[in-house]
Amino acid sequence: GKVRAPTHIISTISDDRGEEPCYAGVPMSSIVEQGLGVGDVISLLWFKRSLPRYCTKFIEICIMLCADHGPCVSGAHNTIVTARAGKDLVSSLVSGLLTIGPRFGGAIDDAARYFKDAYDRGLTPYEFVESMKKKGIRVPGIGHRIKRGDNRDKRVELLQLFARTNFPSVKYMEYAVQVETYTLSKANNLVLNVDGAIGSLFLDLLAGSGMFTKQEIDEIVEIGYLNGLFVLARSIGLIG
Ligand code: Q5B
Repeated sequence: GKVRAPTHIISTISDDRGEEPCYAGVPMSSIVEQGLGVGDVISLLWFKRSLPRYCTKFIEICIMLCADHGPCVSGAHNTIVTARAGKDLVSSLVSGLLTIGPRFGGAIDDAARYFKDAYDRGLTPYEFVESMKKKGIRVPGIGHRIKRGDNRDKRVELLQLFARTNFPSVKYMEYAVQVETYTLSKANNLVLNVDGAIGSLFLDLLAGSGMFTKQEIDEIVEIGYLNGLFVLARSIGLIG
């Protein structure tokens, strides 16, 4: 039969040389037969391992909760304008995706980086927030355009509830909540937002699941995979 042309690129996450594609060594048929979901596929393709069910369920909840947030946010606005200008699906999608960044949806990696660094160095929330202020950096994962101390983000509450019920430890998330308590004492819009909740809880997932070495956790936080969760999730809404 026909063989594929030789490639100069080797993938360490998937392999289609056999009868069926394998994701991190797991054949597609086994993924389907075991009734695994998109969270399990992400764990195989992004993290190259099978994670416990509570972790893959958490990933799925993040994706469901971030799939859309109405037409007023930057991404949806751009996508709608592009589609109304008669452009095709891919152009409309990417015009929205390109707005994801440090102020909109793309603060998950930085939230994880800064919360991890501050917690691991034993900084109090006051020391952390004030040191960020001195450097002129907004605390990633804190602040929202419409959510307030007296109008909390339901998505954040749902993620926190799931993690408090299912995760072995939520020390990074509890630290982020202490940071929020301090920032809310400064201004009512400085709530822990969905990016900050996902960033801090992903730190808890990485540290508490026992599936990652310390070096792997540092590498994941350093490289920055986690904004991918928002990009993937919001693509669902933008395509819709
Ligand atoms: N101030 C989110 O700003 C927003 C501060 C702060 C210290 C902070 C802002 C911010 C960090 C990045 C972040 C993810 C731009 C947000 C998301 C997904 C979404 C979106 C949706 C969805 C909101 C007023 C005063 C100023 C600022 C100070 C603000 N944030 N200080 N640390 N973090 N956060 N992004 O309301 O003295 O007047 O100069 O950059 O986490 O994107 O739903 O919309 O699902 O689609 O426009 O949820 O917080 O406030 O910029 O007018 O600031 O507060 O320095 O102080 P706002 P601004 P001053 S979740």
